[in-house]
Amino acid sequence: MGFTEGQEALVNGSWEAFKQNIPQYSVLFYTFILEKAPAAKDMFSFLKDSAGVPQDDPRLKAHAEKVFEMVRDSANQLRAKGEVTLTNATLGGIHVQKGVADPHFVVVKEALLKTIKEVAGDKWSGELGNAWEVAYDGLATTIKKAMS
Ligand code: HEM
Ligand code: ISQ
Repeated sequence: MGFTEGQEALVNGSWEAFKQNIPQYSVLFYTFILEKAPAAKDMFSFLKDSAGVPQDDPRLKAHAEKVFEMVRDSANQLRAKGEVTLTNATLGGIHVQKGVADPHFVVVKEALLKTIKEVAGDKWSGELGNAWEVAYDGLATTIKKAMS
């Protein structure tokens, strides 16, 4: 069975909750990434010159929001047509150029799922986490293809 309407609704609902507090959740997202992969700090132009994760950097917020927005869009695409296509043709090249490799995608996935757990609070469920995971995996597979 493909991505269901219920899964899409779970992702869309927690995306709305994420948007309610982007400053807090984007810092949390980067913090989870750097806990698992400290060296990733130097990959991001807006992280490499600061100690720790900057608490109020508009670039940081915009990038984190973009990633969550794309995973949300991936869920909508999976539900609508069963596959994920990229609208941004430069995305593969950017990630190759920054030195992104397969294990990084796992780190970002785990950080995203931990962030969603915080976002959802007592509304979190295994189904909710799974819906985000499937949407992320669909998007990550598409980006990795564009990288090869
Ligand atoms: C750049 C999305 C995975 C590291 C970008 C950009 C987008 C994007 C849209 C270019 C514009 C922007 O930053 O807003 C995504 C999505 C991912 C993903 C949707 C997973 C589904 C990763 C992974 C890494 C990574 C796994 C490595 C930890 C970077 C870096 C840049 C970048 C270093 C350049 C940022 C800068 O300007 O300094 N990504 N990305 N991305 N991505 Fe990703
Ligand atoms: C991956 N690519 C671009 C931006 C990002 C922001 C936060 C975490 C991962 C990211």
